[in-house]
Amino acid sequence: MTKPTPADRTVFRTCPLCEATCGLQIEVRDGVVKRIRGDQDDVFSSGFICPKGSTLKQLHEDPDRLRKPLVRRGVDDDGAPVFEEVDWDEAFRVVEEKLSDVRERHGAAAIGVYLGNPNAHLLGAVTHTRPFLKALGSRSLFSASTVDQMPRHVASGYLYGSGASVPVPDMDRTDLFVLLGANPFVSNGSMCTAPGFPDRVDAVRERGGRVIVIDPRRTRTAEAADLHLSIRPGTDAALLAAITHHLISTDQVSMGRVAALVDGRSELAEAVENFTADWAAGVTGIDADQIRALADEIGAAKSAAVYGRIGTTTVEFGTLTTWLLDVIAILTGNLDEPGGIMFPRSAIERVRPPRPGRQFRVGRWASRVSGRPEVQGELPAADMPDEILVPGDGQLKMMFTCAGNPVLSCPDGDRMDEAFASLDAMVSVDIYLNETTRHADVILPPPSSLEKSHYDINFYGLSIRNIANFSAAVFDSEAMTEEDIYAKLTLIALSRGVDANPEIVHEQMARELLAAETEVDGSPLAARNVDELLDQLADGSGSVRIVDAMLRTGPYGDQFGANANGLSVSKLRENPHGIDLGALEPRIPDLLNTMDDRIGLFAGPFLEELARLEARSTEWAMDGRLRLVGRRHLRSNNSWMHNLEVLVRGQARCTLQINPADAAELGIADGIDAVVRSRVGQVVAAVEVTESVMPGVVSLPHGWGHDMAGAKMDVARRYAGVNSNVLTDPAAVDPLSGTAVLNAIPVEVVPA
Ligand SMILES: Nc1nc2c(c(=O)[nH]1)N[C@H]1C(S)=C(S)[C@@H](COP(=O)(O)OP(=O)(O)OC[C@H]3O[C@@H](n4cnc5c(=O)[nH]c(N)nc54)[C@H](O)[C@@H]3O)O[C@H]1N2
Ligand SMILES: Nc1nc2c(c(=O)[nH]1)N[C@H]1C(S)=C(S)[C@@H](COP(=O)(O)OP(=O)(O)OC[C@H]3O[C@@H](n4cnc5c(=O)[nH]c(N)nc54)[C@H](O)[C@@H]3O)O[C@H]1N2
Ligand code: SF4
Ligand SMILES: [Mo]
Repeated sequence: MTKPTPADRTVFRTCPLCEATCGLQIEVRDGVVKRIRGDQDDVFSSGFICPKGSTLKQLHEDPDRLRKPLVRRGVDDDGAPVFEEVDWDEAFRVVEEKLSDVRERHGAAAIGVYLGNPNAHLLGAVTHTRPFLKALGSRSLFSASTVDQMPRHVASGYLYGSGASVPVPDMDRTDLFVLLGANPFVSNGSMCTAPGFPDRVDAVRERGGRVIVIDPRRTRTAEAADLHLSIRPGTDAALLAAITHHLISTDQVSMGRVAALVDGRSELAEAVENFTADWAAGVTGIDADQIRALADEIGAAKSAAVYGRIGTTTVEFGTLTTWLLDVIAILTGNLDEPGGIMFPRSAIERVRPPRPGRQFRVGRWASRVSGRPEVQGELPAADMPDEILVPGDGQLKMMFTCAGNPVLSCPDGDRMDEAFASLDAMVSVDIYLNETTRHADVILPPPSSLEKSHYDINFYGLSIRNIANFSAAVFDSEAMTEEDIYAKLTLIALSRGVDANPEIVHEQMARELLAAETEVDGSPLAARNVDELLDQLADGSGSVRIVDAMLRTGPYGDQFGANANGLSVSKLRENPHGIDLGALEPRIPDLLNTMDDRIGLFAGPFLEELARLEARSTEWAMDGRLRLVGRRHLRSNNSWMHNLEVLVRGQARCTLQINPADAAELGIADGIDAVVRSRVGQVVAAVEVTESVMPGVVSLPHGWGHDMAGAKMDVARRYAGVNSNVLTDPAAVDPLSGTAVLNAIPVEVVPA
């Protein structure tokens, strides 16, 4: 399958597994990967690598990884699905049959799509899922964003006019780094691309700065910090509102350069009047003096980067919390300033003359059953079971799942599973037959990461330095890559027939992109001939040519000759360790795309949300229930790398962590099994008694539960664990973004 040409070589490529974009040095001997280590010369990661990076080899070689499409042919005597390996043509024929059948009987509105996390990392998916979605014409798009970072986009949309304007902590230059609900020593960072994140945190302290971690668990990141504050899950908004209150009431507001652009300051002072440190202490469990001291430290620091992640977004007040993070940056002069939070300028960003601003809007349509609003073109992933199972006009009868495992990753796991099992038709683009794809009629498997070219279109837009790095595929493959699969699916959805050539889609996309550039007044490409530009694009697959077009017309691009030293794929091919385009630079006011080119603190429904916070917080402080939070492990990646023995062997990881005080009170000992119950489900997990979780909190990692009939992941099955999302309540979402509440779930725990 793989062509060993030449058989012995050393290649460099970016790891596509998480957001850190580490450079890898890959030794190929006799056509097989001998060894993978960190690329010491990578301009961004300088040799840093985590234990997952080297397992691209094991992933490539995993016998359970699908090499050929599968088509479902009924069930066996035990009710498990039976799949047959087929060639690509046959697989696409079945897709076409199913799609036209569902369209005929139920219309286009009966077809939905779920895009999972790896889509953000896979070049062919980033470029080519878009035309496919357009061709399907469905409003039922779901993705991992609503079990993850959607609050960040919504807060940015209201504040800066675009959900894509995401500020990142400028950690390499900051004097004070405060992390809430993030454990980058394990996750390696998220919505903030910074390879070697742990080293960068250590460096803050080495140069005399301070690091503070706010987390209900004493994480590895907390251990490496100057100060760890344990916080009751779900209450960060209360803490941040109190910090805002304190900064204002003690005259520590100093907005600096952006001051003249910010509206709503006096409303803010009024809106946070009741959120005193004493009030927040009762909600968060953090001492009032400690809260005031933290606020004073943020107010006094020469620069401060206050950064929140999963623990602050997948909670009931996720968007409010994210907004408060930016409000604090604005008040303290840390927005868009070195050492504060800043906006990257990615090399593929579209350079456009100023556009008329627009009001950020959600709710252009709504979920059929829950009525929850559309956000960024998506509906909440938590709504999928209802949308599939509840009869009525617009009920989903067919789903495409693309690099996603919602049965394990999304709320109400048992009902999610039931929903996917009930569909008339399902197609999955995935490399495994797993808990979700076992329900599919057709599984279309792209090749392994080593057989695909790579450029981090998304993550260089979230990066703490401006970087460009392109990786060619290490091996050739006969399998269809993501871009070819989605191009083919696009043509099928457009009723162009199964035999249509995916090149049609690739060329059309490149042409449209370049044509748009030639139409921009004052662009170096204005009035250039599109065919001539197309001819000059790099050789390579459809996605590589699109990346080339984007790079060349981007802010650092060669503009097809107009800027001789500028970027292109060929320039990046000559620089296999990447090109560093420098530290982040201030971008406001140019970046703003609001109606009035200003930052309105209350451009979104944040006044109402603050009032709701005040009302809800009293309930929390009173109810005294245990709260469930998640956790990640360095050797794991959501639900899907558990089939690699090198990563999963050793001590069982899917344990329920509980504080000794709670364990004693509940009569639960280390090592026994306990039942964990929420409003919607229950699981039985082995107990791990540990001081690392604060009293009142229990923790279970997500992405486990690999014992389902019909999945073909033999290693994962031996380390099955339990699906923590069986406990996740689909009724609980952050109302502003539709993001599921995955942390701070009220639960009961009893000995099994
Ligand atoms: N309780 C709880 N739940 C959570 C979270 C949590 O913290 N707590 N975290 C949430 C977060 S942040 C996220 S992002 C989601 C993730 O949610 P999902 O994206 O739904 O789940 P993953 O486990 O990332 O599944 C990835 C899928 O992609 C497939 N895959 C891997 N590589 C490739 C490839 O190269 N091509 C293709 N086509 N497929 C591939 C895998 O086989 C797998 O089926 O989970 C969320 N769920
Ligand atoms: N090794 C590994 N790396 C990964 C992943 C993985 O599964 N494994 N997944 C990748 C993905 S998709 C993502 S999105 C990122 C996520 O990256 P991170 O956000 O850094 O993820 P976590 O390690 O889950 O850290 C979240 C922390 O929030 C804490 N927490 C929970 N609830 C609350 C709360 O209410 N308040 C506060 N302050 N803290 C809370 C948890 O205890 C936990 O320590 O990681 C990415 N990197
Ligand atoms: S930290 Fe992320 S990008 Fe770096 S090697 Fe590990 S998985 Fe790959
Ligand atoms: Mo994520």
